[in-house]
Amino acid sequence: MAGILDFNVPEKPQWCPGCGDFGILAGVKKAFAELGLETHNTVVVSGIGCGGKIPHYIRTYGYEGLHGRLLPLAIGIKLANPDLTVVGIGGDGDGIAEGGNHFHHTFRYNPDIAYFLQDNQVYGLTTGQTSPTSHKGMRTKTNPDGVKIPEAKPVPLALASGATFVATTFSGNLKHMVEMFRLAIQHKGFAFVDVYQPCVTWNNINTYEYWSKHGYITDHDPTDFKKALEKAYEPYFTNWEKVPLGVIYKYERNTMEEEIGANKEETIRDIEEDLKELM
Ligand SMILES: Cc1ncc(C[n+]2csc(CCOP(=O)(O)OP(=O)(O)O)c2C)c(N)n1
Ligand code: SF4
Ligand SMILES: [Mg+2]
Repeated sequence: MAGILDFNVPEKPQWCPGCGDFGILAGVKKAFAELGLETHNTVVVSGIGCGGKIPHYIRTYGYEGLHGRLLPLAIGIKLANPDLTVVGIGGDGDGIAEGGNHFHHTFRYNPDIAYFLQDNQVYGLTTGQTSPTSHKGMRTKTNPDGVKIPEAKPVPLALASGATFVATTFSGNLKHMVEMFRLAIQHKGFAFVDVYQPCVTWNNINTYEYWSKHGYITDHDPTDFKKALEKAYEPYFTNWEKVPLGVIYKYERNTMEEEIGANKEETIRDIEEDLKELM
């Protein structure tokens, strides 16, 4: 069984000092260690962005894919070998803009993978443009007079799309974040965690102080769909005054692998046949 140090790599993360991605990296490694995951049968898949570098900083199998394409990649890996633990981690631009189409369909498919959204409400890597989750009124490079369009709503969107597990957390609260990551990985089906994450360079609104002030730990019954909807919309109805953190909704149904009968032996057989044909 791997301990937290087994997930370390010698490379130092190339993020700005104070970036919320450091907290997420620590949280992911801690959750992996607490769950007793092994480095050789765990895969971290990302897209493109500051946060997209995360597979390079964790000693498991990893894949940094194209911008917005981490979910189809993660699904492909899981279907090819359902024995693997597959965790997708990517930014708000990556997941909700470029990858928005995959986002809502993956809830419908319900593959047994976890997905953590590095939600810093901005395009970090490309130096501070508006992202779909930028709050209305926020001044960005592309909206110097303030964003005019209301922000996308990942959590309500997840619920409307048939999600079986949805949670929210804050990268500055390690204990809570690790608990949400653990529950998401343990969940049978597609588990989505919206992680509110400060970008200390390009977002001076949604800071550590901001999320500490507005976030509160919710203790509602996550199996109650109506209550979950109420909690999912609370940040938008209160103009981000009240942001529930915790498991918003949870239920179980068959996974994509179960529905289509995916199995490792068949994948290996297919690969062997393709190789024979090539030879
Ligand atoms: C198809 C495509 N479109 C645009 C880009 C340019 N691009 C690279 S990273 C990025 C934004 C990343 O923002 P986000 O996903 O929120 O991640 P962050 O950097 O904030 O962690 C964009 C637009 C790209 N690489 N590929
Ligand atoms: S630009 Fe923002 S998201 Fe990117 S590394 Fe710096 S603080 Fe983090
Ligand atoms: Mg971002």
